[in-house]
Amino acid sequence: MIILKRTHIKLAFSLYSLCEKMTEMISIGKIKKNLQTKRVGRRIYCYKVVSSTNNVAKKLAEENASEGTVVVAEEQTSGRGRLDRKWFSPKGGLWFSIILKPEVKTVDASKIVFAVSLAVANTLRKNFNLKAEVKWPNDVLVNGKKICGILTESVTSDKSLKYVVVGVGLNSNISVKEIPRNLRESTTTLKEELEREVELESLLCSLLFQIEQEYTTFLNKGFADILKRWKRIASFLGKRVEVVEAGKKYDGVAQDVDEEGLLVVRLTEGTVKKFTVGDIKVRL
Ligand code: BT5
Repeated sequence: MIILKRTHIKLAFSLYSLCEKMTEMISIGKIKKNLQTKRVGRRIYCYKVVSSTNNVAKKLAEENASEGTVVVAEEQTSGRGRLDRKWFSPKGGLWFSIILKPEVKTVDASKIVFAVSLAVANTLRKNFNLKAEVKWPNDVLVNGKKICGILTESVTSDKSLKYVVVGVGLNSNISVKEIPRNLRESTTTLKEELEREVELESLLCSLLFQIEQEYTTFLNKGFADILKRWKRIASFLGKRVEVVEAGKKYDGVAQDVDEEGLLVVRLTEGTVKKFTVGDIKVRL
């Protein structure tokens, strides 16, 4: 006969609450088995459907969740990009957010997106031999098409940084046919590129491992090391681009991304302009 003590029941309950609603496609057991990180993903919440993993992560951070807590969902009903743009997030994708609490100045928190996009691109290169590239400020591309977008949101209190939520959306086991028509030309997925499906759990573990490595480099060595390696896989540099900033279009050549993470463009009329936000399109 098994006698369950109060402590056993408490433990079982807390383990269950870690996965909250049980997921169908993503197995928490497989994640726990494969995870090689020290902190990132050691506490992980898996959901079938949420509005946005960034929203759930922010709520957890407000409840004092520890650094490295991860929220992953099989589907998002209100996935977001920058400026509240819609992020299409059907089943089959990898949609997750990480709570980070870096001891850096608030202005430097925006540089974390470079560490994360570098980590995602390198994971796709290493795991699948894809020629993944980064595009300023927050995209990962394969064959010139967007496969992943990253949304970092910083929360401050009394001007000092409280936490950062980094949301990663990677189009994985989705076919382009499932993506809205207007996005199909500029979008790709792992399923399209590899002509097969991938195991989401081991992919998530590889991504979390690589993200933890680059985040640690960012904290210990600073932004310069990240930026140097990021630029090596940024094929838009040196190309003719169109930049859209606050609804206004600019034409020029993408010259550099500077030590603050700003995009430097030599405009067609000859002047040089630095952009803090915006979207770039490479002109053929
Ligand atoms: C991004 O914004 O690229 C950041 C996307 C971050 C998504 C993750 S998923 C987990 C976490 N939870 C969230 O709610 N968000 C994060 P931005 O650079 O603003 O690009 C948004 C634009 O990308 C849209 O306006 C569309 O044009 C396009 N888009 C939307 N869904 C897409 C998809 N699945 N694949 C490729 N492009 C997409």
